[in-house]
Amino acid sequence: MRQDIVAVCRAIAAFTEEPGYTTRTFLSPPMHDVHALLRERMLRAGMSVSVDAAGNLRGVYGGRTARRLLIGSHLDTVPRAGAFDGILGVVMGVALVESLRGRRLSYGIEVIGFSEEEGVRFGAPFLGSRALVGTLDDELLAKCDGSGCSVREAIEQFGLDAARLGEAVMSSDVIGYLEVHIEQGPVLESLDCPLGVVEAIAGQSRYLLRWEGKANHAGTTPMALRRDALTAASRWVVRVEEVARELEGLVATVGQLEVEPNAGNVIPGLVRASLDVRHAGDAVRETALRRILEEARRIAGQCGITVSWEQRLEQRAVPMDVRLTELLAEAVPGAPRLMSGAGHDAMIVAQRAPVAMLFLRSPGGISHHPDEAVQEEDVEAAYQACRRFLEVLDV
Ligand code: HGY
Ligand code: MN
Ligand code: MN
Repeated sequence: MRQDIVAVCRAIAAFTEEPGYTTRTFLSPPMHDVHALLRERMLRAGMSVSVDAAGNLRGVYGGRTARRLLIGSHLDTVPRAGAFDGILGVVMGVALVESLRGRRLSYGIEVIGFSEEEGVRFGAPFLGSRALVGTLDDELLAKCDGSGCSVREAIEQFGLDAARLGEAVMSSDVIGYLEVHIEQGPVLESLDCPLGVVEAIAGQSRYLLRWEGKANHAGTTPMALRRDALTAASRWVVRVEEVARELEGLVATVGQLEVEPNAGNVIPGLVRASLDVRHAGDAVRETALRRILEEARRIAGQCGITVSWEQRLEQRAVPMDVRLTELLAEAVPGAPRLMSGAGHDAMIVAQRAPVAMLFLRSPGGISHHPDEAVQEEDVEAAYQACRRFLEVLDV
């Protein structure tokens, strides 16, 4: 597998909801194709394979004891994604098991392809890894996508039984979780390093804001009599950027903007806007979030608009497990340590097991974009580092 890790990732990228792009959200039909391709390779590597009630693909390779190392990442993507975000970590896991060629370590390995990490379809991220740690609760199962389909219904439509979610919870003898992931940023490239060891993952706050004005005729309504939801929301979007620029290390993004009724000759009456705020320090992120929401309230008042919001995610920053990370660092001599601005399933798995992450250089620092890439030699370096890591753990 190792010589074609990149090729397998690119083959999986072709399984999409959107021809010509890589778009694969929670348990959409192309996920069956992803499972079929990986199942065949997992079986060939000597693994038992199943899909749990949350749609996580689970490949288990036995060891000499019941102890188990988890290696995984996510198989879903953002819209018009690249080929490596998430998928690389799963394909790498299968390649590492294949490299054992039937040799049994003192521990088993479970490779997990999480069904959903990005939060695109239902606005709630980490559905797959939440099932692994037992927190995919009824409230989350009741969340609906744009078509009114709930998480629970999506599970049933995929051919799974939500009543069996309890069986998806990870076993108690897990010794740790390793996630191999592209950095998705410019740091390793700027240091000219192929690999990096993650120290912590930034916390993130995700909200959906609702700006409500009054739709009206674009030709007959004088400017002074308008309650234009889009101009109010737009003033706020600029302030989001200004507040973020004032705080070192803070990032804030309005990535989604839905306008209703979205017609050129109608004053926008309603705008839904997403908000994504992240920082390594929880106190800084929370302060920035408060300021940004206060700005929304102030601008809405000035414009005669009402604004409300719902929290989509409040995720504290998560440090990697010190001991497991030191063992990983031993396997990657000289690799820099870095913070992850992107969220990862490791944030969730950390609730129940020690976690460590290995980053690969992102050429151009590009991700969540079709130009996302990896360098073959960096994938080989990561593969060799992970093989050394498996040996270090084999005591
Ligand atoms: O958005 C993120 O942080 C990650 O790519 N899910
Ligand atoms: Mn992502
Ligand atoms: Mn990812």
